[in-house]
Amino acid sequence: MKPIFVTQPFLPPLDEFTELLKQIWDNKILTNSGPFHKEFEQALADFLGVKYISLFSNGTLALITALQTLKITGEVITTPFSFVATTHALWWNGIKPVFVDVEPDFCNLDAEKIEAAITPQTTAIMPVHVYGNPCQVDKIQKIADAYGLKVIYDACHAFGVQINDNSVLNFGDLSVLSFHATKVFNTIEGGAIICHDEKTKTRIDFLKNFGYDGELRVVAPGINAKMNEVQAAFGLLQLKYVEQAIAKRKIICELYKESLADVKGLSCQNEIPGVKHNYPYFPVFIDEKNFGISRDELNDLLKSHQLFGRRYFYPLISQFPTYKGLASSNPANLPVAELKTKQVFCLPIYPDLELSDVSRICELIKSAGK
Ligand code: T4K
Repeated sequence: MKPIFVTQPFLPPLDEFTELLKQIWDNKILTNSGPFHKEFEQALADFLGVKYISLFSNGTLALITALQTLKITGEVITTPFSFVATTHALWWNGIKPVFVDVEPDFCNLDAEKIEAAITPQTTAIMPVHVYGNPCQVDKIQKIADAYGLKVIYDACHAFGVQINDNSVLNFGDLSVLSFHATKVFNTIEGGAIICHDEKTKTRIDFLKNFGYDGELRVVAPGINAKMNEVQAAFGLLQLKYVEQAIAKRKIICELYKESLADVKGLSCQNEIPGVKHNYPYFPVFIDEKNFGISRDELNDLLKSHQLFGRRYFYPLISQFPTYKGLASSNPANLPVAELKTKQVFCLPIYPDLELSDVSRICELIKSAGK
C-alpha cells in the first residue's frame, strides 16, 4: 500500500512553470527584487486583501525580521503550542519568551491569561493562529493597547483566512506567513511579513536586504532573507490554483467530520462563525479513557497501515531543553496546553488526498476506538 503522509505539497502544472522559468533564463535576473518578485508581491497583497506585504525566503527569517522591525526587546508573551520556530525567532533576537497557556477550543493563546504574565520588561505579544483558526484578536489588541505592547502574529498557518470578510492578517502590528512546502500555499520555501503602512514596509525591505537603503547607505544590521525569482514565479502560478486547493481541503475536512462525528472520546475542532477557514490541518483530540486507546497507540496503528499523521504540536515548545528551564515553562503554568499536546493528532489532509483514503482512515479509527 502506498504511504500517505500528513500532507503533500500542491504543485501547479509543470508546463506552466516551465514557461515562467524560460523568462527567468532569458532575462537573467535571479534574485534581489526582480520582475517576478514585484509582480508576485502585488498579486499576493491583492489576493489576501492586505495593503503591504514583503516577501521572504522562509517564514522563520520573516519572524526574526518582524521582531527586528519593531525593535522588540526584553520579554515577549507567546504560546508553547506551536512549531518551535515561533519561539526560536525570539531567542535569535535575544528576547526572553514568556509562555502563557492556550484556550481549550482552538489551542490558541488564551487572551484571559495574558495580563497576569505582563512585567515591566514585556514589550510585545506573539500569538499564533494555530491550524489557521484566528486568535481572539480584539481581546489581544485591547490588552496590547492598555499596556503599550506590540502584537506580532505568527500567521504561518493562516493564509487566506478572513474574519467577517477582513483578512486575519490585518490585525496586530505585523503578521508573518510561511509558504513552506507543507503549507496551504507554498513557494517551495518562502514567507512574508504583512504590515499596515509604507514606512514600515520600507524598513522591512531594508532589513531583509542587509540593511541597504540604496547602493551605499546601510541603515540597519540587516540580514539576507530575500525571496528569489524562481520562488516568486512559482508563487505567482500557485495563486491561480489556491482557491481550488482550499475548496478540496474543505471537502476532505467535511468528510472527516461527518465520518468521525459519533466516535466516543474523539473530538474535532468546530468552525468559527464569520470566519473563512483554510483547512491547513485536520487535528483530532483523543481522550484515551473514552476512546479506548491512547493518541500514541492510534498513531502506531495508523503507521502500521502506512498512514502517517503527525503529533502537531507535541512536545510543547516549553518542554524542549532550550526552553524547559524558564519559569513560565512549568507545566503547572500551562495545564490546557499540557493536556492538548498529549491528545492531539493531525490526520492527513491535502488537495490530492483521495476521499476513499479519508474513508479508509476513518474506518480504521472507528475500529480502534471503543
Ligand atoms: N510558525 C509556525 C506556526 C509554523 O508552523 C512554521 C512552520 C513556522 C513558523 C516556520 O515557517 P518556515 O520557516 O518553515 O517557513 C514542517 C515544516 O518544515 C514547517 O514549515 C512547518 N511549520 C511545520 C509545522 O511542519 P516537519 O519537520 O514536520 O516537516 P516534514 O518534512 O516532516 O514534512 C511533513 C510531511 O509532509 C512529510 O512526512 C511528507 C510531506 N512532505 C514534506 C515536504 C517538505 C512532502 O510530501 N513534500 C515535501 O517537500 O516540519
